[in-house]
Amino acid sequence: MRLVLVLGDQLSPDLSALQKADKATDVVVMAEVADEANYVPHHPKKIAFLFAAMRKFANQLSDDGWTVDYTRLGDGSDSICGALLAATTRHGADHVLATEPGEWRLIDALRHCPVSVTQLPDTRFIASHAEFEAWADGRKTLRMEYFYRDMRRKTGLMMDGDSPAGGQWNYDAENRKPPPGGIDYAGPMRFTPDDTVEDVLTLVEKRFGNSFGDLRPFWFATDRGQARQHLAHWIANGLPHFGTYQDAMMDDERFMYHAIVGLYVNAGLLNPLEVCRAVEQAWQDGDVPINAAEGFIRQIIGWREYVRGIYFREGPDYVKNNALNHTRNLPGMFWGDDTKMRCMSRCVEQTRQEAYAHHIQRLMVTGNFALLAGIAPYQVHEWYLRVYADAYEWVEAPNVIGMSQFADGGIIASKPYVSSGNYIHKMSDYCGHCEYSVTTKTGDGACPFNLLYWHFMDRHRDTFEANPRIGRIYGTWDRMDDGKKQTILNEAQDFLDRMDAGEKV
Ligand code: FAD
Ligand code: DLZ
Ligand code: SF4
Repeated sequence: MRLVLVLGDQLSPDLSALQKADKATDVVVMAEVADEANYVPHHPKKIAFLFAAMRKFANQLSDDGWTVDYTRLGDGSDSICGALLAATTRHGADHVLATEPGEWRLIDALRHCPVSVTQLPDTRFIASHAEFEAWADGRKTLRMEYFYRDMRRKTGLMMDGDSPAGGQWNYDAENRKPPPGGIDYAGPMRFTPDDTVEDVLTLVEKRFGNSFGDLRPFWFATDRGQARQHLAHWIANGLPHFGTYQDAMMDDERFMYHAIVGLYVNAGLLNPLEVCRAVEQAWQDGDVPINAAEGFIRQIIGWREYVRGIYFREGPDYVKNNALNHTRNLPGMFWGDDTKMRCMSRCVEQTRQEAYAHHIQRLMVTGNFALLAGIAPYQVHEWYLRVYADAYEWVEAPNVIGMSQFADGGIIASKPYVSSGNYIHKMSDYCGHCEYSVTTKTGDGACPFNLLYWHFMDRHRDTFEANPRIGRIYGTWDRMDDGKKQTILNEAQDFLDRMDAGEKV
């Protein structure tokens, strides 16, 4: 007989390993293990979410007639392979069926596990590895937009025959509005912890209570039914404005109109296509504008599939890339140390409390700051992998190493995502609450993003001068008089020195 491994982010009834297995004779193995909880010290909310969702999924499988061997944290082995070995002995099994994990580390561990493991493709994704390779091979640049169009054709989502519905593939130009005065969406659906969740919260509090991140209040959905309720609630109330304000940030609105579905889709509680079809339906019913529906579907069948393709194409060493040779240590403000920068303190605070920040907060506030300050990309990568409830290496690493830190030298991003304070000022209302002044370029109260932007551009001139998307900025730099340039560089360096020394900056 065989064992069927189901990992914490594989909580889908249509998982390839379950599809291939025989309910009558095979045994499903699920295990809470210290190695997975500790390979980075995850946010306690993330661990609690996964353990609760794992326990509920195991119960569902049992109700569906599967035999499930579930071990709780501390009751069994510390590793996935160890759990498989122990279960092999318990059940007299000689083989394991698994669905390929989303991380090289675990793929490798399964390959080297002393029990024989077949790793099946993860068919919950739209593009297989072979399809992504076929698309990528021979291309000079791997830009997402063309891949996305192939995924639209493949899925038929928002298609009118061979043409995109509405006549355009991409409505992003309509999706960059600055924040409105207020928003009329109360945010994601919140679920009161039931007994299963409470048990897990007690365990996590005891075992992981000292890690960065607030465990309570805990409100995530932890099973498929709840996740579907949450999705329906968002489609009815958040999606209509999702596109328009997708890039906007507000000091007192953590979620804006975002879907908060990444954690549910990545763990397997929701299927990516099911989510897209529901969004397409809302558009077909005339309930949401085309820019909202297309904008969302592009994130899922475009970006999400694309970054996974890059992760597996680039291999296990991708995370070690450091094209810009950045070596600074991650400063304390990423762990909540006091900072005068309102944008940073608000994004880190909500990350600590919710294990969530939306895309532009990740890219243009914390990511932008880390890149401008020259922080070692591996440290940035570990931070993102730890702190977000939706973070698994296959999706986090390309976003951080590639898109945000330009550490892969431009495989994903055609330019570095850096900006002065001006972008944050335009797209948020943080600056109005800040001790720094976004309009001040040097001297007392100058916004650090203004100083660090030029420091970054100046120190990487050789790399970016010829870049067609950002190279022209050197014209502006060169037109400044030498004294002003020197002042900017000195003040930026002084800021970095004070930050490194642990001063509140
Ligand atoms: P929405 O804004 O409502 O978007 C809908 C969905 O689209 C998301 O749930 C997600 O599934 C998908 N999506 C959107 N953008 C991307 C993207 N760039 N890559 C992959 N999927 C995308 N996403 C993760 O799922 N896990 C991560 O660890 C992660 N790390 C990131 C790190 C950085 C530096 C950046 C810039 C982005 C990262 N993203 C990550 C992408 C994106 O920020 C999150 O998917 C999104 O914020 C999740 O919140 P949401 O569900 O409210 O998303
Ligand atoms: C993230 C995570 C955590 C915290 N704990 C477990 C666990 O105890 N058992 C398990 O099967 N999976 C866990 N996971 C998810 C894995 O880390 C994930 O499957 C890999 O990182 C591959 O994406
Ligand atoms: Fe951030 Fe600068 Fe605005 Fe302050 S002034 S919130 S540091 S961009």
